[in-house]
Amino acid sequence: MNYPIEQIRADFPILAEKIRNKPLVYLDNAATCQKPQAVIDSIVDCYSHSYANIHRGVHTLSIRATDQFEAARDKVKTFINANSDKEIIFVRGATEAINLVAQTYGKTNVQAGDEILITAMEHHANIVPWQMLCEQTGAVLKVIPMNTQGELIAGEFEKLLSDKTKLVAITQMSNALGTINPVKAMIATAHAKNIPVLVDGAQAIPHITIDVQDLDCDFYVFSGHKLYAPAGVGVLYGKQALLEAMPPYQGGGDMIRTVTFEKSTYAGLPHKFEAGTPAIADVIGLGAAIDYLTAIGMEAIAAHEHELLIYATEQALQIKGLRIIGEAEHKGAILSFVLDKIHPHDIGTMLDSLGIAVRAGHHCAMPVMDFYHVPATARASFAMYNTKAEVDVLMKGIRDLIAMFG
Ligand code: C6P
Repeated sequence: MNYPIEQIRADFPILAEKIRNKPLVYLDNAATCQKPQAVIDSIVDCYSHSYANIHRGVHTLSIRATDQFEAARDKVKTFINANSDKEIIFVRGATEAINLVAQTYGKTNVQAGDEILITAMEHHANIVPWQMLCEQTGAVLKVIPMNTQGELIAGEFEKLLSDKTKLVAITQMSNALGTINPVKAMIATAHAKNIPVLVDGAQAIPHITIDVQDLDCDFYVFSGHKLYAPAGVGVLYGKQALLEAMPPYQGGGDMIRTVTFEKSTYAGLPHKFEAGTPAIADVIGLGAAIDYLTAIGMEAIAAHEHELLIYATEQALQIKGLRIIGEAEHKGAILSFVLDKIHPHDIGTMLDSLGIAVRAGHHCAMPVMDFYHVPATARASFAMYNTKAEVDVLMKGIRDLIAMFG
């Protein structure tokens, strides 16, 4: 079956926007992606017909909201093939999920002299929480190096694993480079030494079919807003036995079993980690996004995006003065680049004047910028609704820019 690109584009109302009198070419999907009407409708529907606080009321609206919220949890479970709903913890996003693991699993399992292993291409969200844990415990952060193509250097990971390693935390797909890391093999290697692995799936989740049981990861984190769902909701997946053994992250309503002034006892999974009123409508919106993606099919989406990346890369390679940052063999739909003599921020601003949205900056991956000795890059990131015609508009914009400044 042909990929239904016209239908998909029609499903995203914002794509009809004009920016500076030009049709919007939205290529900032790695930062956050746009929402289909089905997701927008689910939120309107929730607030119009089903909104109340969850897990608390006996009244009809509360029961309705609770049912829809828990149905979304079940959809996430199926989407990533978790074993149980108890393994799906709703959080604000990937950042909060990593902080949760650092401050609960980390605090109880990491001591002075222990090591936490990350990669050289991590987003700040998968660096800073571990640095904070290291400051608190006296543990040491170790980094798996990469080569100039933006691939982890073969053999270095194994060398860095030791008796001191208490956790490996790795991105499945780099937001700054697009590199897709061989996480399944890395997890198997770490497990052979009984070391648990957290996978940062923030970038991978909209592009790759995720099966947490097949990966055998111990934790998997992602944000809804990069998966066509609302911002403010994300997921921490954890293996049930690990989550059971972890202390709660935050205290408050909904995460307790009993409370007295002397002592509180905690609710079971997943509620133990969900203190306070969550983003109810947004979680329901995440469920709607998953329904939407599932109907189109992740494999079809991945194939379409791969084609766009190949097309964009071929064109970019022909532009004199353009240097691609991140040339891994296995890449997701991200094209990071710099231009001779033109600062990435100017690239971003000039492209915006043509209606093209790209991100320019360090992409919250400053160590990656340091590695390539660049202050920033311009980054075009593709989603299920982008087209080759949009790639053409981008490439023409870049060529015109070079002609103007060159
Ligand atoms: N990257 C980007 O433009 P949050 O902010 O919690 O939704 O996601 C954090 C995060 C974690 N890991 C990776 C690999 C990421 O790419 C991100 C977010 C965005 O690249 C915003 S900085």
